[in-house]
Amino acid sequence: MIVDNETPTSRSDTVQSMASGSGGPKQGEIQEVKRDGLLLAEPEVKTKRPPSFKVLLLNDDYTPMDFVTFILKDIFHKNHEEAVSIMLEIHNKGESVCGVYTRDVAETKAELVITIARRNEYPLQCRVEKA
Ligand code: TYC
Repeated sequence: MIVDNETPTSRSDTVQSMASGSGGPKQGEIQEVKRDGLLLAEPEVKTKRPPSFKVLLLNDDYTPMDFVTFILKDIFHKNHEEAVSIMLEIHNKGESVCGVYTRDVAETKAELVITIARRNEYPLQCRVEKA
């Protein structure tokens, strides 16, 4: 006997939304899926991680090393060793990533850095870019 495994009935899938009306299931609704004669329930909408954004600090000739180290500890929650290491990387290479966050958190941290730096009359620069 020849078995055709590629016919739709042998694989799956009768898909029907439990939602009434047209347009298919909405977010959060359960979709009915029939496979091999059994009713399965699978979530229709897959969750997606929000996009990530890097916050970078840039080197300059005037901002004190201790101030940048303080910023890395206070705003980016680095311990002392991490903060010094990132500060030196910025100093030596020109810039470094200080953290990766959702868009709003990244922008808020960048604004905080600039506000605190300007209050203390340092020219420290900060950049947010898509990770
Ligand atoms: N280059 C600065 C100095 O020698 C130190 C510094 C490090 C400045 C990191 C900014 O993001 C920076 N005082």
